[in-house]
Amino acid sequence: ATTVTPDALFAIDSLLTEEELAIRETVRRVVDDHVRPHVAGWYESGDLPARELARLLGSAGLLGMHLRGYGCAGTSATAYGLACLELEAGDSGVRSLVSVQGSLAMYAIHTYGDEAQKAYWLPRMASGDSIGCFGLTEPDAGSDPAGMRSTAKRHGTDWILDGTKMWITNGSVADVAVVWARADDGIRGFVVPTNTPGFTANAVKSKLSLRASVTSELVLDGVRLPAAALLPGARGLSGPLGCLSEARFGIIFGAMGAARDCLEAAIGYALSREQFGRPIAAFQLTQAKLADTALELGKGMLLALHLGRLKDAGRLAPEQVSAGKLNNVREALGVARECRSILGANGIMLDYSPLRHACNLESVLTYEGTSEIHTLVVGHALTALPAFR
Ligand code: TGC
Ligand code: FAD
Repeated sequence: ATTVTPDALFAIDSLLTEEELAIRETVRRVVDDHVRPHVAGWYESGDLPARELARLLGSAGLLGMHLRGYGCAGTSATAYGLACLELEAGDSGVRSLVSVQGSLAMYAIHTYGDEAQKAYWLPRMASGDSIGCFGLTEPDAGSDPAGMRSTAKRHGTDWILDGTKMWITNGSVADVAVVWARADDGIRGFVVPTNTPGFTANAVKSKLSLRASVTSELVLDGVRLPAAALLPGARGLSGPLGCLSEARFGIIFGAMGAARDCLEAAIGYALSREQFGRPIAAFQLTQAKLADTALELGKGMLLALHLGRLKDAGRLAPEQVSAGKLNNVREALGVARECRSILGANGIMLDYSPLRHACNLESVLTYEGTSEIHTLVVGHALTALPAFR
């Protein structure tokens, strides 16, 4: 008997162009060859070979791939989303590396930077020779970045940055940090080479989630920067929030990659594992779990593709990004947990991906705006009544 893949159930491929299918296949191969064989080991040791991976992903054209010029591939947003999906089918940590590099650090420089900043940093970052990070969150300012305490003070023509950033992906492996700080005229962004005196990055250890990802604290202690370090095009919170819209978009697709990998693992396991003299896939309760998770995956894929088409048409609104991130991460986490249950005791082992994905998705639910914040963004859009504060 033949089985229908979860993607085929919704005829997802029929919605993709030849170019999108080709990009998806390329990324799938990169993940199969270079991520899947190693990811359980990286996860267990809590060590990601970030520099080696960045160069590999750069040579595959995946860093800042949806940006134009400066060595970037200039693909559609939908193609970028599909790449995020395949990367996150490997591990959310690998997709995080790419999101932070391309959608946060490179996007900030591409959109708000001057010509010299773009010409210097973007080609290096697109190739993976330089790694970027994005410092917005602080120990006391997470969901409410407007409450940040980091300061940027003028000293002649220079700037002096002081403060602490927390939970920063890629932080301690980064060559350049895009740092947001409060200046006299509001929140401004700075391009900070990480070898600047006064800048230190300390790796966060003992994580139970996103273990195959570098997470760090950034300390800025009197970091002196020339005037040329300021991102001239970003003023106020809309600067960093504009970058977040980009990264959240990638997560809408990425989460579905994690969900797909869980479902594929669960179907494979359920067909081969026998109890009571039959494959557990033959029991109605198992089939209900598989059917329900396949429906959430299919609906999430359709939503992601719809939002991708809107973004490529220049018509995607922030509240639509919030709706997509809220739904797809929440549902992916549900899919991962349900699939884990199908694997019984084996499901708690690193040999199988669903619990690793579920643990990762706990971070994905929190970063780039928690599910509560995205609920409030959608609530605000529906009622015109902001309920954040
Ligand atoms: P609010 O007054 O609503 O807005 C301030 C200004 O920003 C504009 N804006 C946006 N612009 C672009 N995209 C968006 N999504 C935007 N949302 C708002 C807004 O129009 C306004 O512009 P202007 O010109 O009028 O000044 O700001 P608020 O202080 O009330 O906050 C709203 C809220 C709560 C939604 C916002 O603060 C928020 O999104 N909080 C969540 C914080 C967050 O997501 N942090 C993520 C940090 S980075 C990260 O997690 C990376 S993990 C990556 C990985 O490893 O993959
Ligand atoms: P808090 O804001 O303290 O929230 C705690 C709880 O309170 C949450 O459930 C939240 O939803 C809820 N809450 C807060 N306000 C409200 C409200 N108004 N109404 C209802 N509920 C509310 N940040 C960066 O800048 N760069 C990075 O690269 C980065 N990478 C990260 C990587 C990882 C692995 C993680 C876990 C986080 C990362 N972050 C990064 C930080 C992330 O964006 C924040 O953790 C997130 O924005 C939430 O902030 P917080 O952890 O301070 O939680």
